Amino acid sequence: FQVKEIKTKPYDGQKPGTSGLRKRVKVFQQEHYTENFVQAIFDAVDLKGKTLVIGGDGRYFSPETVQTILKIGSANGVAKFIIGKDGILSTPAASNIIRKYKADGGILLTASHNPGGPNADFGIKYNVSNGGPAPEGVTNKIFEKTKSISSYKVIELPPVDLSKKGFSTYGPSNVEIVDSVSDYLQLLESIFDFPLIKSFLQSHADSFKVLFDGMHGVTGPYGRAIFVEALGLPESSVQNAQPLPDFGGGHPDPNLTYAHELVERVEREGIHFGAASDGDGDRNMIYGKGAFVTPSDSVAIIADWAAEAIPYFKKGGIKGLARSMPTSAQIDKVAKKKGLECHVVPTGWKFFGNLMDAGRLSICGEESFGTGSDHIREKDGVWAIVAWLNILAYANKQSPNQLVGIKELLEKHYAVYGRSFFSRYDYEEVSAVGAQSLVDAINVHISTGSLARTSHVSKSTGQKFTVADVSNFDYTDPIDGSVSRNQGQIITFDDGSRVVFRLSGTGSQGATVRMYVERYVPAEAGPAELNKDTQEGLKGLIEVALQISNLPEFLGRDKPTVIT
Ligand code: VG1
Ligand code: CO
Repeated sequence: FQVKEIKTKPYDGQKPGTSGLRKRVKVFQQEHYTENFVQAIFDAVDLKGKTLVIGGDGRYFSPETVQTILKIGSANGVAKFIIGKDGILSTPAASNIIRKYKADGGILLTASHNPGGPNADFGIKYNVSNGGPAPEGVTNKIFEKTKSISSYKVIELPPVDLSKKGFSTYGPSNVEIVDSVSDYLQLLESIFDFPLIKSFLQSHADSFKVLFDGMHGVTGPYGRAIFVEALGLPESSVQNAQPLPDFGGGHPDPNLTYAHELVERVEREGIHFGAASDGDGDRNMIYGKGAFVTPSDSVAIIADWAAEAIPYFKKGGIKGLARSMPTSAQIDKVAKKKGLECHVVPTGWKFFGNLMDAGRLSICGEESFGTGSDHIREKDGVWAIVAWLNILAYANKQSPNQLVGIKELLEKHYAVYGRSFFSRYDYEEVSAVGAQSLVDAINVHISTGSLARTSHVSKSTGQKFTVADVSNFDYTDPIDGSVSRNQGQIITFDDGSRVVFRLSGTGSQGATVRMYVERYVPAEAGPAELNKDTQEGLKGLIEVALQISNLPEFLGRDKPTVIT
């Protein structure tokens, strides 16, 4: 087979962000742009004679890119490609396949929850042999290679038909097209108590309704296989279940703003358990009638019940817990009570992998609707949804005379652990200069100590907050000692409340500033305080955060784009 060498020039800005390289489709469509990045992966990671998994959320420009990877990968000596049928694999399913078939790595074609289509976003992410996103050492190396690339290698052959399962070849390489759902379903069945969930749902067919929303992302077929086929729910319990290259024109991000179709149907039809996941299937939202579960609470509640209710953890035990730094400390309370170690890592799932591989972490989460465990090395939306169903089925078995729904479970949790009120304000596509000035101003406070011990009063609630500390979050990986600096700026107050500022690393245009606010209310405060609406519970703190940081002036925005 003839390997052709094609001349090219480096492009600026091919630096992978929080989760791979994400840009507008139009950017990837520039001559040699995608090819350069793919070749840079092969230059940075030696995959000669190795097995590579390819799959993604099926967004626009994916089929072409799968063929590009075949051409370049084959020319670079890949021995075998395992590809999801039609080029589709949810991010968690891809992680599972890398692990299960002992592949050496994977290329995931996704921009996650970012919109898709010819005028929207595309993304390429490299995962390593543990099934997780490449650590910074690897992504930095890929970036270095993109800066000096002068040619890439291809083997030009007719495209592989991705729609047929089974074995074939591409030049010197073997190709296997796999069903994108079946391995994943098997995995979940080995983790959760499906018979218990099924019998609970069947015996409560009228009193406990379920709705899963695939948001036209990749999880529709997974949702149908699990909720309709395996758990016996009616077809109407799954919506937007057909993956579309442009997600039906929507924004496939499961939060109260973008998953409004789910929210509306849940409220209108009085559905007890609603859930959605994002474009590539690694995020989730749990939302029942009148009860929204913040992702920070979700992971804490799963961690609290897992060893009792979920067979996988009943058997293997819980080795440790973790969260990303901006995520609320609700899970820390659970860890403390149960005597488990609890790690705090920078934003991005890649930071959990080493702890899992070292056997020190079982359950973890991020405030950005990411929840997961060491069953794979990515966050897993459908896993989290089934975990909740498993826990609810179990809780109802313990309480046969009174239905336990999402709301009851939350209230019970707060009554034991207290509650960390948490919210995130996103200011999307602001000027990069404004965002940098905001960061710089807080850095001045950090270096001069100018905010320390200052008090700030909220005009509307009269609450007073005194600054205890202002710092930058740096992280040293406890397993390999690698250091990641400047992962967010934290302002802590005397009462334990805090505000965090961070620049997003997943945007494809302009800068996005995230402000995270958190205030802890102990269990003793009683139900009236504990069960308040989130925005009400945080009102005073949010006002103070905006005042101290001068965020509205720096960004020229008086309102965030999205509140979660
Ligand atoms: C965001 C979230 C982060 C998440 C990342 C990837 O990153 O804040 O928690 O891990 O997206 O999620 P950033 O840098 O924009 O804040 V996904 O579902 O887009 O792979
Ligand atoms: Co995602």
